[in-house]
Amino acid sequence: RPVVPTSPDALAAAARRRMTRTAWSYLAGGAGAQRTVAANREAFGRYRIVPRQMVDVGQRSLATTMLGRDLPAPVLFAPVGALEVAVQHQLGRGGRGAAPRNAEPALADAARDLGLPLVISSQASTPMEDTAATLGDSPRWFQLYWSSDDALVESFVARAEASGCTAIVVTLDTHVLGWRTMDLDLGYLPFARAEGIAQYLSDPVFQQLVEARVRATASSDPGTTTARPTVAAVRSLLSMAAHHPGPTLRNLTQPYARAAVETFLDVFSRSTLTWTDLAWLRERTTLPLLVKGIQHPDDARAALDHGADGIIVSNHGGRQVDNAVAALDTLAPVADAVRTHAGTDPAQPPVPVLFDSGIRTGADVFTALALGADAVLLGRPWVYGLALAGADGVRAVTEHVLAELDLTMALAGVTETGQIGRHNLAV
Ligand code: FMN
Repeated sequence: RPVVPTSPDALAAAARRRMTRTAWSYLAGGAGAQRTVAANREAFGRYRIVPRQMVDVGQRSLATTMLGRDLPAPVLFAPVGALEVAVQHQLGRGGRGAAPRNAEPALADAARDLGLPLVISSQASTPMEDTAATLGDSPRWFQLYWSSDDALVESFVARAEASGCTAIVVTLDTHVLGWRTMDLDLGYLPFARAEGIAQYLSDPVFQQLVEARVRATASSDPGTTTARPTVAAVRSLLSMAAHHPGPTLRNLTQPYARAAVETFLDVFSRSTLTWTDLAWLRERTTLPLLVKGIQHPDDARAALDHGADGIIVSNHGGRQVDNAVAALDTLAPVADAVRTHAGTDPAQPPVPVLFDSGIRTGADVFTALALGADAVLLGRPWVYGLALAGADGVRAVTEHVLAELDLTMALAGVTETGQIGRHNLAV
């Protein structure tokens, strides 16, 4: 049997067998009673593709153009934070995991080989500069969690530009973390681990914030050392703390490590943002700005009015609001709103609409394109592939999805992804 199954359920099951319970909970888990995780999948069953016959589909192409760049297929790698945590393998009888140190480089290897854009997470387990070096010329975007610290936002954006990112994706749906019951029940806080905040630990502005906190603690507790360890030392301190049972802040006794996690929790997000704030971010970069987490046509219109260059319809894989509407059910109304938006200049290239949350197969990609997406982000499936077989696993999962997309197009009488539309679905 192949190491990386083609069936999406078998793929998830195989990955689950390789992971610790905490890793699986973090990766597969969603908010609350997991209803939206399920709804995201069920929604695909309500839209049916109509096969067509006797169309010459001998020459087909998945190629597309996104923000002025040619891509081999309308598929990107969704940003996944704390990746080292997410792919933690089961080791030994005790079930205690050891995070492989090569998750992000393996992902970047696969993305480069496939030529598909990698959306680098704010919460990546590896500094973006290292990922950029692995990617070579391959496309990459940067996903921003909008920190409460302006200087940190500016620093992340500047690093992303210097790392060759060609778009900024600002995730709007996670200004507070959802009620993630599977993580909560394990007493598990992925962000209290070095792997969860490596992107921050490598940031000069973040380091200054941590040092200020260490100094403030030291002045109230003269016994505290102010010496700043290297980033590597902080990573290993946090890692050690995190490998204790119940890896939470409680375990972090070292001043710098504790200050790093506390600082992260302080500055991670801001819940006071409104649409007018988008102008501030817009002024910070000349790169295209996409907003991720849009689920309502009015939000899509507001985003465009306030400077967004693209929309990502997503409910974060059902990780934020339980009982939220399935992401796929919001796609067509949002795509229609974007295309008919009053401010859209017909002389300009069309505003891209991307979709994620529930894509598992090539037929799913076809359905999302039919409902108005220009491209999709692949999320959990590539992480399952990574857990099973590293870069080969990411490649295999992605190739399976692309192969099925190509065959679905052939059997639906379509030769280019741009031809796919609602006429390909049963009403
Ligand atoms: N979205 C972000 O914008 N930034 C992140 O750092 C991030 N981390 C994630 C970590 C995990 C383990 C998972 C499963 C998702 C994460 N997401 C993050 C959301 C994904 O980018 C994407 O929206 C979601 O996975 C789509 O759902 P699906 O994987 O079920 O298709």
